[in-house]
Amino acid sequence: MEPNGKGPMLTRRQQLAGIAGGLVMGALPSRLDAAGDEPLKDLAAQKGVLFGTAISAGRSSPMADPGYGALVARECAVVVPENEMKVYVLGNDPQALNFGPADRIATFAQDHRMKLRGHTLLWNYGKYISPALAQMVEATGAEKWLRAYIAKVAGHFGDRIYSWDVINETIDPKTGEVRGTVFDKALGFDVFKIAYETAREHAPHAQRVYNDYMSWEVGNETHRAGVLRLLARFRKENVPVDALGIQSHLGNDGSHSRVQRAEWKRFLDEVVAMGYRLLITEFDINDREMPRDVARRDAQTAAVAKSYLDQMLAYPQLDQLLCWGLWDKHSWLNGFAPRADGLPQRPLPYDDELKPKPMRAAIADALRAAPVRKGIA
Ligand code: 9MR
Repeated sequence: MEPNGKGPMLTRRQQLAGIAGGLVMGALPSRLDAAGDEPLKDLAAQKGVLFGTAISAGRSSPMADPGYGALVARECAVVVPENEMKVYVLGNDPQALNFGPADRIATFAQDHRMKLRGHTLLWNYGKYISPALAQMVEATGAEKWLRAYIAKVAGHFGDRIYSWDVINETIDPKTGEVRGTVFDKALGFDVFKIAYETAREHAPHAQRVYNDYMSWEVGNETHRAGVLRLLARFRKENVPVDALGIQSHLGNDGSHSRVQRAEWKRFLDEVVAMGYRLLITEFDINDREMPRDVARRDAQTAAVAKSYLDQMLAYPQLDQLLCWGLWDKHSWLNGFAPRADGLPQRPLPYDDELKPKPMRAAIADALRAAPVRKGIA
């Protein structure tokens, strides 16, 4: 129930959207009421910001869990597939791609009148390029393969996608240089021209983003410098890139110190001075270094979230905020960075029972405090 005891705060349209999406209405009340607040998408929209989340098409999908589905529909104006548009799901052969899982997400978005982001046309990171893909790229020729693949994928979704992570994580954080994959070894800097120009040709209405995980944390200096050099070169060589996607997988290393914040500001200032827009694409908070006690842990997570979002939302160029999942239950962090004490991570705004956590309140507060901007919405 709502704190005021009045029951679910669903508008008629939200109820209809739930029914249209095949949701079981009986499952909604306690879960939705728990938010007890204006939907994050509405708070965001009042400031010209699109709020959303990554979702998957698998066992943790909002299509498989009606409660989660209702929550995503209530809170979000945009969704992005966590993995379903990656080459390892779509497949290596541009002439025979498997769009099934991504299409299910696109349909969910459409049924709930949410926008759809695309992630990602080229994850230029050797770890995510399988030997079979590398072989096919070499056999076909890197340029030919890349043009064909991006044409097919961008063309398939067309104007259903308003914003694409065209290239993801091409800078090596240790060296600040382009990583050295089967693509850039063959094509050099042309890999960027080819990818962004082909995306423009086949999805002309979509925003084109460069997405990476450089962050405000100590140890990210080389990564940030490398990304700045790449963005400068995009401008110099007229590569059609509109925005920097800042993934924002944060932790709790004290980086919200004054010095660190000032360095982060310098980075963001340089990015926007080059004319890029900004977006937060994969927000979550790794609580590995935080206390075992849930209340203390959640309070720390919320404090990091508020401090970070306040700084980010101060930029009128930032017009999208996407979390990497809305609830803790299936967060990638439990596999990637498990806690030493074996307790599950709590990196997202809702817990495993779909109850809002202090992080959800922190996001709402940051949105309420943010200045109005003319957003992409
Ligand atoms: O959350 C994603 C996880 O389920 C996948 O196993 C993994 C590899 O595909 O990718 C994760 O998402 C990553 C995103 O695509 C790019 N930025 C970092 C994210 C977390 O690793």
